[in-house]
Amino acid sequence: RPGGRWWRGAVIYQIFVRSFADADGDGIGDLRGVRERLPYLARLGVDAVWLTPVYRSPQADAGYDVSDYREVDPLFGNLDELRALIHDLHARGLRIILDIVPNHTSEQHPWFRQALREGPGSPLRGRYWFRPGKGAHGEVPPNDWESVFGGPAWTRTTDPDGTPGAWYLHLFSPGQPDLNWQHPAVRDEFRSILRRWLDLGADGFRIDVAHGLVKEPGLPDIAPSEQARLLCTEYLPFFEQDGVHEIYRSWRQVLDEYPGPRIAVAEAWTPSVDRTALYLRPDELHQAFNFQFLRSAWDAGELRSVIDASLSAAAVVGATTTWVLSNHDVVRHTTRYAGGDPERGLRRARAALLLMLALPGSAYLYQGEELGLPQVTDLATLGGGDSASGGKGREGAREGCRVPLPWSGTEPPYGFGPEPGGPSWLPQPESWAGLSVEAQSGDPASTLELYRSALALRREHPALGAGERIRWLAAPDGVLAFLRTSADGPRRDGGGARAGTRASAQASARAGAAGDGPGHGGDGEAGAGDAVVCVLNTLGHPVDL
Ligand code: TEU
Repeated sequence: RPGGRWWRGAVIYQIFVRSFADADGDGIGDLRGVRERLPYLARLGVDAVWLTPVYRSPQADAGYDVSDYREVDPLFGNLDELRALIHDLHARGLRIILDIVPNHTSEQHPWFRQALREGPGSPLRGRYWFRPGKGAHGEVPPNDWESVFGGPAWTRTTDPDGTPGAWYLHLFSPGQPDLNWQHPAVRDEFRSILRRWLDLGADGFRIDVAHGLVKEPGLPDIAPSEQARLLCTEYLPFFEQDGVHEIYRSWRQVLDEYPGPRIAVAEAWTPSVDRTALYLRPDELHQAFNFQFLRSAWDAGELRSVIDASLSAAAVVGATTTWVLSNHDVVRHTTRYAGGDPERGLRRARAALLLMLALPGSAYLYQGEELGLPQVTDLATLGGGDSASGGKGREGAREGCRVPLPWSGTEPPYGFGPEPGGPSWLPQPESWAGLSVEAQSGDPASTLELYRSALALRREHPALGAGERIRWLAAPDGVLAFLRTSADGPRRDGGGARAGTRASAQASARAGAAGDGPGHGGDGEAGAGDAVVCVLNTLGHPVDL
């Protein structure tokens, strides 16, 4: 998909670098490992990869705690390796999205270390959220906010003279102090960091915790019991503040300085698809993750309503939506859908893939889902909460979706590292020998071959993936049936529906229905009348349609 609005129908493959492929044999995945596996990714048929953070980091949260945003962590390789990877991806016509972490730095970032060293009154403290504690001796945190990982969102510092000092805010682990985005130095620094990677050839960014950058002035209390209930579902004084949008408008200007186009996708956990669409306004970001499939049950009615809501919310601002079934933070969907029956989980996961690939918009795949990997739930096997996974509490369970990929062979690490019997940072279940790339390749019944052929089909049929809407067909309860036609594609004018109102979005939809023809953003030369009927049967038994 050269040029144009390539992201609109793109299939983007998430690489959790630490667990993808380990070329140097230290048990941890690395950039060279990714580069050596490019033939695999090309064969799979994806359009782009998104790499989780590879910047210098103490790895308190798998690299989401960055101490130097301009350098590659030696754990993963070096700058030349990244440059070579970008080059090789581009040579194959694949694009690369880097992960950017603007909500917080590592506590090891020079800004934070120096702010601590300089003590109270240091102007450097204005870049973070240092606040005096409450209580007679400042021993009570400044407010009652809780970290997403559990426990207070504040940690007390020690002054240079050794006495207890101010507290600092961290919405995630104590190793991840939140930045104060009201400070001009923070804004300037990140625009410069974006340019650094765009100059190196990055095609875009995934913006970590995109909804968290701005905090409500005064940092008001919320009852902690309320916070758990409201997290990701409603307004909170530290998520979804309107002020974040101004930041992304300024980032968009930086992206638009580069040919490409270069894009950004927001990781924003918002209460509704309408809130998500705000990030997609024409002068903001190109994409935002649509997490609706992570939240919905395996229920045809529910799926249909989240599909409708997602498509229309994005269309209102002239954007296309995205689809996500799994990522490195959530339970793998083969297990989510299993309800205790792994085979049922796998069947549903395979059906969900076909559904996702048949819908308008961009699909994000998470490494290993193409192998049908289940969540590893036996945390004892996993060594009980490695800090590199974000550690403790409920989030420790994230390790279960981060187990290194099985590539080949009968012995751990199943080709993840170079040596049979060599290390892997998390142990892989024995049953994974049968799920390896090698074991599944060429077996037409395998999940891997299903992914390969489904992705090929999507490329073959311009009616799939492109466009902005679907046409529902009559079907029994429990079954979804819809029609995709190439006429549903975006308008031929190439500008797409850059509309700010519902009325104009509808006008553009009418233009599509009137046969304005296939346009940009899909696979180009659509055979006139290309049409695909898509059916999802959730009943567990065949039905006549
Ligand atoms: O996750 C952000 C995040 O907010 C989710 O972890 C959380 O589950 C959500 O708010 C729903 O409650 C991102 C990264 O994906 C994750 O790996 C990092 O640990 C986190 O940011 C901190 O950087």
